[in-house]
Formats: sequence, structure tokens, C-alpha cells
Amino acid sequence: MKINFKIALFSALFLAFAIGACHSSKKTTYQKDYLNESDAARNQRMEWWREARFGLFIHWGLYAVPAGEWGEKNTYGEWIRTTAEIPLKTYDGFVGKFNPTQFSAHDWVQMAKNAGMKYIVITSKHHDGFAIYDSKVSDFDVMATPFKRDILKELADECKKEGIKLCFYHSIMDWHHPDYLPRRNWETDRSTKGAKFDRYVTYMKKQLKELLTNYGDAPHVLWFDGEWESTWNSEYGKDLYNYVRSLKPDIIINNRVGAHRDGMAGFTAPGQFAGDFGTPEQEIPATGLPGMDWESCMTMNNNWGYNKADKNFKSTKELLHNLTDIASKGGNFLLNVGPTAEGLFPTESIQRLKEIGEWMKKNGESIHGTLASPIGSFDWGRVTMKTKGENTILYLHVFNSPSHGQIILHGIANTPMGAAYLAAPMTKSPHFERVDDAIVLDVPTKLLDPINTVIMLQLKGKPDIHMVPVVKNKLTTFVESMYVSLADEGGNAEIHYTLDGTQPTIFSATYLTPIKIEETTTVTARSFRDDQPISGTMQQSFWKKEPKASTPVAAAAPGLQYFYFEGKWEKLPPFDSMKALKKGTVTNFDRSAKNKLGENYGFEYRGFIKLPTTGIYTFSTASDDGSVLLIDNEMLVDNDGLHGTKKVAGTLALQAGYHEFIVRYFNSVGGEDLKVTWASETMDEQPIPDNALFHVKAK
Ligand code: FHN
Repeated sequence: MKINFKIALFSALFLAFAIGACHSSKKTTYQKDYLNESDAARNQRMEWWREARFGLFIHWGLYAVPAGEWGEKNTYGEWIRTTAEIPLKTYDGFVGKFNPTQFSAHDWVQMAKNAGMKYIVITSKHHDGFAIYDSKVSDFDVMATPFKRDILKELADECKKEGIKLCFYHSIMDWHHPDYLPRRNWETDRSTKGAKFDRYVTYMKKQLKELLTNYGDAPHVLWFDGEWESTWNSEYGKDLYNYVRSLKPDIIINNRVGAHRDGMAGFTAPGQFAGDFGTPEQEIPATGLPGMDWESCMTMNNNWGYNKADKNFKSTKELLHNLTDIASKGGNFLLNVGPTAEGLFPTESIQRLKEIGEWMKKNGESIHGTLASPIGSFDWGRVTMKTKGENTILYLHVFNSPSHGQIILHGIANTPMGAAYLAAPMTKSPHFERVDDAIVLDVPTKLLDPINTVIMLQLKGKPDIHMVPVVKNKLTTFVESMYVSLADEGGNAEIHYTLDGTQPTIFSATYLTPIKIEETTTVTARSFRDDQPISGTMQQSFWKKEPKASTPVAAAAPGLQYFYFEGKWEKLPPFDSMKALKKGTVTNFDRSAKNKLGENYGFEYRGFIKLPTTGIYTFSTASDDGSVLLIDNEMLVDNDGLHGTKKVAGTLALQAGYHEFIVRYFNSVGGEDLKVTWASETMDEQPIPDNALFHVKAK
């Protein structure tokens, strides 16, 4: 009998494993681990995308039917199902009204191509769960509408013909599928009983397999989105990345396949799985990001999906400046159009695409296939770069006439070979000459192009650029003394410096090793070669600080006091004047005392932090949503407000010993996150250890 029992037990365990394996996508293995890819293979795969620099985003689906209007309001977009709290059955009613008889794949692709766009990213399925293609695994698709045409198939054929790369946006979040979790918190009528998230992932993979295998060489990019909810994580993301690449190895996948995207800033937290490129949304990074692939996506007006009342369209000038700014920082620009329920681009979008195309027709080479500016950005405009054979071309994008009619480009050691107007090469070339480390060009006050006049500056040889010497120190404050480290990142140069604020010459001190300073000092440095300056001048002051005194604490007990609150806030409320729902002590920033939903709650953590040494300390909070950090009752980190995970740091000179320490945090809805770190001159950034946190027991 025992043997039978064992067999029965083994069979039951095997069956459970088998069911678990087929539902738990997290455990699947693929014939190749695409996460471990050589740089050469990755560069080859990314090549067309980096060359493209400019693409069209299209948000199109059932939400075009209400066109932003529901009840008394007309400000909705593609989120209308949930922001207007439209019940599922009511929203499904739009299926019978979606009949875009004026849709023409030819017209759409022509408008994109004529605008100088090299790829199109269209929503195969947005958060509402509706598929605008013929899906065999869902009835909630375009074949259920009166239109009954596979929109993606028609676009794929047209893009193939016109040499445009067709790409698909696919939402992980799905407000329609019964197995997707979590539900919208207002959707109390849709039970979660029996819902299995892993079964939803299996369904999503089936739809992705349709998208990856039924449309020829499309999609060239899978643009995931809706990855921020609590049910999705990096493990699912890595599995999905491998799954997609196993079906189409050369495809490119954005970072929203994973988790831990830093909100609209769009980059994945360091150390986390980040797909193939970052996705800033409605914003452009302040500077280029060497070695990183990224794409800024933006709307033309305020909405991604069509809203008939939204006439707040950006001007063509602003759109072209955005395109140039992004390319000058080494990124791609994905510009959105939200077509109408009839299948037409809004006339304002058509007009802008046409005007952008007119500029791109004459200046496209200064965008396509370019690299980021090697000399930064300027008040008068932006710079993009190309290497041509053994030489280098700088494209100077002049948005507005420079002061004194001159463009001064510091730090270029190359010999200038020529200059010309890209759009009018026969026009008299701008005069240029070398002055010290700079190339100076004369630019007329009346520019050829009122939006962006491009001057091509040809340089001999590969880029030989010397931005000002770089200060390698993270801190500019010290308590006793510090060593200032400088570097010339262009190579083959000698740095000379002064410590009294005067301009360095070839006769000034030569930088050989880090400079020791013991009082507040201004360091001024410049790079030289063959006794000639080859960079501009860097000036940085370093301040000596008196450390704040520590606080004697008797009978300090481990951990912080916590006070728990609930409420709907857009910024931190005055917790210290509110009655806490719960309170106690925690060893760190533990939030297990919060409500089960993890929404609309806040904490105050209060006590002492014990510093091991006297010195300069940097504290930071990375939180979704808002947080603040106070030392000795003084605000040091203000990271308040509604936002995705955002990090803010503050630096202070502090004496070893105890200092009063408060962290306040709140979460509204959606993602939630709180990380609190410290660092000093002698300690790398790390989470504050439990053994540094104390409180004084109430008597
Ligand atoms: O929620 C979506 C939104 O509807 C739109 O698709 C944008 C475009 O990138 N992405 C999400 C918001 O970050």
C-alpha cells in the first residue's frame, strides 16, 4: 500500500509542477539567453535604430471613438476607460462603432516617410486590451468590429514596400482580460475570483507570438508599456525579453519590458534589467548619456490617443528643436499622432509632419546617422556630429543668432577644413578662424532658416576634442582637507592650474597628482599641448565646512519610531500635527504596517542616526511618491510630490555621534518605493544599516 501512496504522491507533485510550469512563465528556459549578448552583436542589432534617430508613434484603438469626450468632460485620452470609470460592458460597446473606413496605410506611411521618419511604432494593444490586429486568441480585436480588416497587416505590407521599419507598442497592463491583476480600484463589479496572473502572461505571450510571426519582417521593435503595476517584475521582464528574442532574435525591445523604470524620466534604475533602450516620456534628458541608447517619446498636443477638443499642438519650430536637441544628445525622437475613429490623422498633425518634412528634406543628413555633440549644447543652438572617412563633420544647428554674430567653439584641436550652409551650399560660406583653443565662425544676424540653420563644419581627422579639464571629485566640501583630482578626457594634453582664481598659463603649476587643499579654495585649470591652450578654462571652488555638533543621547534603543497615516495627498501633509493610525518601532524603513492596498498612506520615521566619523555626509531618498529627510530638524532632502521613483540627495558636514533624524514618506496610487541611503568621503553610497538607527524610549 505504501508504494501506491508514494506513486500517488509523486504523480500529484509532478502534476502540480507541470501546471505550475505551464502557467508560471517565470520558469521557462529558451535555447539561448539573449540577456548575455556581446557588444558586437548588440551594436549590429541596434545599428539601424541608432541611424534612424526619428520615428512616428501612433496611438490608435477604441478610445478614438469617444475621442476624449465622456459625460460632461472632454479632456480624456487613451486612458478614458479608467479615468472616466467606464464599465467594461459599456466600453466594449465601442467595438460596434469602430469602423475607420478612411484609413489608408499608404497615406500614413507616406506622411511618416516624407517627414523624414525611418520607423513607425503603433499600438497593437493599449491598456484597454483591444487588439487592432486579427488575433486568434481574443475576440476583443479589430475583426469583431464592422471594419474587419487587419490594420497591422496593411501597415506591414506598406512599410515593407516603402522601406520603413514597422514596430509594435504592446501594453503589459490589460484592463479587459479577466486574468490580469490588479483590477482598477473603482472596478468593484469585476471580481478577481479565479483570476490567475500567470495565465494572463501566457495569453499575452500567445498574442505576442502572433505579432512576432504573422507580419513578415515586422515588428522591428517591441515597445512594451504598462509595466509599472505590482504584479509585474524584473523576473517576468527578463523572461519576456528572452521569449520575444527567441521568436525574432534581431528585434529591439525597450526598457519597459522590465520593471523599475524611473517614471517619466524613463531610465531604469542602475543594476536593474533595462531592455535595449531607455524611454524618457514627454521630456528630454538634460545632457547626452554616453554609451546609452534612449528615445524620447512625445505627443504633438496633450494626448496620445485622439481627443477632438485638444487643440494645444506644439509648433513645428518646437518639434524641430526637440528633434535636434534629442539628436544632439545621442537619442531618438518618437513623435506621436493620435488618429481619429475615421482613420485619419488630425489636420494639425498632418500640417506639422509636412513642415518637418520640408526641413528634413534639406537638412536630414544633420539628424540621420549622427552622433551626440562632442562639445555640449549652446545658447544659440545644438551640435550633431558624423565621422566621414578619416575626417569629422560637425553640424552646427543655429536656432538663433549668437551674440556678437560669432559662434565660438572651444576645445577643438582639429584643423578646420571648411564651412558651408547645409541647405544652401552655394551660398557664401561663413568665415571661420582659429583663436587659441577655439574655432570662431561669423554668423549673420539674419539666418537662412528661421527655425534651424545648419552650418557644416569640416574638421581634419578624427575628433580631437578637449572640453575643459574635468573635476573627478564627487564632493566640493570638506571638513579638514581634501585632494582635488583633475583629468583631461581628450587625452594627450597637459593641465596647468592656479589656486587664486587667476587664468592659468603654460607657466602655471602643472597638474601631476591630486591637489591637496586645507582651506576654501578656487581651482582654475586649462589643458595645453605644445605650449598652446587646447581647451577652455574650468573654474571650481571647494569649501571648508564646520561640522554640525552631535547630540548626546542617553539610553538609545535600536530602531526608529514610526507613525502611520492614511489619506489622499498630492504632497506630504503635516504628519506631526496629525493623529497616527498606528505607531511603534522599526529596524529600518519597513512599511509592513501599511494598509493592504498600498495606496493613499504615509509614514513618519523619527529617531537618531549614529555617525561613525566626522565628515561630509550625503543622504538621499529614492521614492514613489514623495519623501523628505531632516537632520537635526533641518530639511536636507526635499523629494516631495507625486512622481515615479525619483532620487534626491543632500550633503552636510556632521560630527561623529548621534544626530536627530526624520524621514517622511507618502504613496498615492500606482507604484510605491522608498529607499534611503547615505555616503561619506570614505564610504560608498549604501542603504543606511539598521545598526545606525536609534530612538529614545518614551519614559
Ligand atoms: O499609460 C501610457 C500612456 O497611455 C501612453 O501610451 C504613454 C506613451 O509612452 N505611455 C504610458 C504612460 O507612461
